[in-house]
Amino acid sequence: MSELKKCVGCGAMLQMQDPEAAGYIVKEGQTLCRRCYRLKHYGDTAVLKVSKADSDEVLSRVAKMDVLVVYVLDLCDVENGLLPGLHRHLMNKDVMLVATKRDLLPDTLGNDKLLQFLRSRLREEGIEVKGVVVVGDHAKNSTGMIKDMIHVLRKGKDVAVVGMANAGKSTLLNALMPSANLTVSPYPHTTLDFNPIAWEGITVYDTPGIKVEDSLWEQLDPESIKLLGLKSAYKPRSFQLTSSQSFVLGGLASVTFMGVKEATATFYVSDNLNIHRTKAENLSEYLEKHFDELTPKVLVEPRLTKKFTSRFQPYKTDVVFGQIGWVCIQGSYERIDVNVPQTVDVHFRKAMI
Ligand SMILES: Nc1nc2c(ncn2[C@@H]2O[C@H](COP(=O)(O)OP(=O)(O)OP(=O)(O)O)[C@@H](O)[C@H]2O)c(=O)[nH]1
Ligand SMILES: [Mg+2]
Repeated sequence: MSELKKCVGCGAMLQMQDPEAAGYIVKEGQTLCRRCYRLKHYGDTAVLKVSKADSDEVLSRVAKMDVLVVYVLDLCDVENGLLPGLHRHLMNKDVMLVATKRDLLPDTLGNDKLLQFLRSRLREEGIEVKGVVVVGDHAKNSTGMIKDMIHVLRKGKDVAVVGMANAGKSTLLNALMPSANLTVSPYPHTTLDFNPIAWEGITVYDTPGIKVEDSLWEQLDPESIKLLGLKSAYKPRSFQLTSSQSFVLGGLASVTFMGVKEATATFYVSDNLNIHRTKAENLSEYLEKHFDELTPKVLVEPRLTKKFTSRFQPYKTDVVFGQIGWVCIQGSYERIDVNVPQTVDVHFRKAMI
């Protein structure tokens, strides 16, 4: 090939040598690699296996650039998205926050309350942002507002769009820049390398998603990701509790509310995730008998052997399972016990909704 070029969809260097590696094209002059073509046209998940970008390397490359950082945060995965030490990683660059997928949260959550929640979580994590925009519906109706904010905040600099894998970075850029043809998919790690796009006299970089190793989402196979991904807003499922109760979420997690007098547990997860309710004292027996047949499960070490505990909190509390969703508990109880696979983390927070 005469000159090294990048795939317009995923940013991988184009090459004609190795059909199994990133950036493979069949004919000279093609601008979209075979993997992107297959993802776009057939939703082919077999092509996802090429090696992914290293998250630390992504952050350190951005740190060396003279850019405004547009940090994309998936509202369905806020806890994994609020990266500890973000400013340190980014050498204190100015950060503008775009929170995506608003359309997946229930309408009953007002915008003011949502912004208040975001600002308070950002403060708690020590993340200072110069501006916040909340978008839904693939950012289609918010492009004017986002462009204006970028131009005010960038102070003559280029722009790098950064965030967790699957947060909606490439989707946002496709909406902002009609000339962009970035590959988007429901699976994490679609974008493989930095992808510079010329836009309104500056360069905007799409970047590979950052990986959170202990996120449930990262440990599922593509079919389960597709199954558990939301197509429309969460439809909350509520359970009234009058005694200690356990819930088993597919084969992914169990959550037990101990010492309950009266409480309501509301689950914000995909309709496709089965929620099995049982008395707390029957949980172990249930899992012993039925765990093998439960679906979905994480790929490696699926047994629910890691335990998280929280004491009663005098406010509505969410137990968050990353991008899978969360359960909100309100009422009178003594303790929350959560069991997940060894490699997975859960988070407790003041309720979002
Ligand atoms: N419902 C909804 N889905 C969205 C929105 N924005 C993005 N998505 C979906 O989120 C998934 C991931 O989007 P991408 O744009 O590929 O995410 P990314 O951050 O570029 O992901 P990587 O390249 O893997 O890091 C896709 O299925 C998008 O359709 C939104 O505002 N609403
Ligand atoms: Mg992308």
